[in-house]
Amino acid sequence: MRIDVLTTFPEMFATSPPAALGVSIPGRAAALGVVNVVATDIRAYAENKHQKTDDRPFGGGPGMVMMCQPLWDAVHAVEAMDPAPATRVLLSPQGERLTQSHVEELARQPRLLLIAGHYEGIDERVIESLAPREVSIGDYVLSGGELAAMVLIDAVARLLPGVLGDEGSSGQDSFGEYAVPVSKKATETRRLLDCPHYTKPREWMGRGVPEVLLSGDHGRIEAWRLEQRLARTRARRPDMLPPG
Ligand code: 9D3
Repeated sequence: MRIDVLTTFPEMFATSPPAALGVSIPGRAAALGVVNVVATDIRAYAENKHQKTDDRPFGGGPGMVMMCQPLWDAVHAVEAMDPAPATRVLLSPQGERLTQSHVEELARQPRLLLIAGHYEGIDERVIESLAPREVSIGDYVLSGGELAAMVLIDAVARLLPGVLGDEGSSGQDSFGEYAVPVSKKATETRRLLDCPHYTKPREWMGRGVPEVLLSGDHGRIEAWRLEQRLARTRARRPDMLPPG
């Protein structure tokens, strides 16, 4: 999967160690060639002589606004670099909250084009004309969309075929997943929080390990783990469970 990123900080998207996208699972995805992250500087498409990408907001106020022309031209230039159609995603505090269902859908696309920025906002006319999907990673204020884009790339990369070993640790086929209807047509896959984990030594600072995990009884162990997942989800994330 080719993932283009339009940004004024392309150096943030390096895919060799020690960069965030160059190590661990996204690093392996890049090294395998399963994902190809191509970061492009929006500034390179600014037609004004100072390569300016932003200007002061009409109506006044703080901060700068990304101009239409550099972003519009950058999107079309980058899209023309590869014949695969790109799903456009704008990282924005106004976007729909990113969920694992969105990540799974994005991982099925042939190509992604992510737009990230460090500015107060983007001229609304270019957003309307590009009609990207708008995605937020949560209700807190970041300095820009780049780290949000990296979160999205990490979450997508680990789902691409061949990236994880067949340890099944992507949770795709683990127990404790169920579909809830969210509309007449769509269902959403709900997950449970994880159970506690333990490894050697069997006793550490006076603390033991739950006896069931040492029993060798795989039926009892799986039942205990499911019970722990349900109890933790009920206590910590009741919003993830059906009401009642
Ligand atoms: C304090 C400035 N805000 C005024 C209401 C607007 C604002 C503009 C740009 C706030 C943050 C940003 C930069 N953030 C993103 O581009 C961003 C983001 C985020 O801040 N939180 C969660 N997800 C995302 S996706 C992109």
